[in-house]
Amino acid sequence: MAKLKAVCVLNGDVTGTVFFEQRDEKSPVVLSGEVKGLTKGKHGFHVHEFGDNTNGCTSAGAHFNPLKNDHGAPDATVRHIGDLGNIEAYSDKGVTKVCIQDNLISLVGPNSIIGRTLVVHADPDDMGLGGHELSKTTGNAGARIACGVIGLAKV
Ligand SMILES: [Cu+2]
Ligand SMILES: [Zn+2]
Repeated sequence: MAKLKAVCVLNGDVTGTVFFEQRDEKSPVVLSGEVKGLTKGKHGFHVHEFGDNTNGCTSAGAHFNPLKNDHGAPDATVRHIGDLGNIEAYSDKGVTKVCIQDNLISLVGPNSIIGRTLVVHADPDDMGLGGHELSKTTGNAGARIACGVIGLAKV
């Protein structure tokens, strides 16, 4: 399989562009890009199930979770495929760099994120450990402040 590349343009109160690159189907996916306008602090960052933004970020559904696991940290053994943890803004309303490598999401096959939605949240993802009733499903990351559909890009 040749190298694959995908892109997501985030729209909402917060904007941004995130690229996804994968050398081949067995390789990790490398995310790179920028998100603009976040408040200072950590913000939950997930792939949600549907590429449907007809009702804003809400219609993207829940976290992409084909194995019906509990929510968790990106490096946890039990997590949703879509659980990418947090991105962190070091100042208010600035530019936040996205630099993530993930071994579970893919751009091809059963774990493919193509046609699904990338969501940025208002609050930190507690990685399933916060003890809140939502910790095991969403990481209690709060409102969806930006989202965009992930689509194939030219390599
Ligand atoms: Cu989310
Ligand atoms: Zn999750």
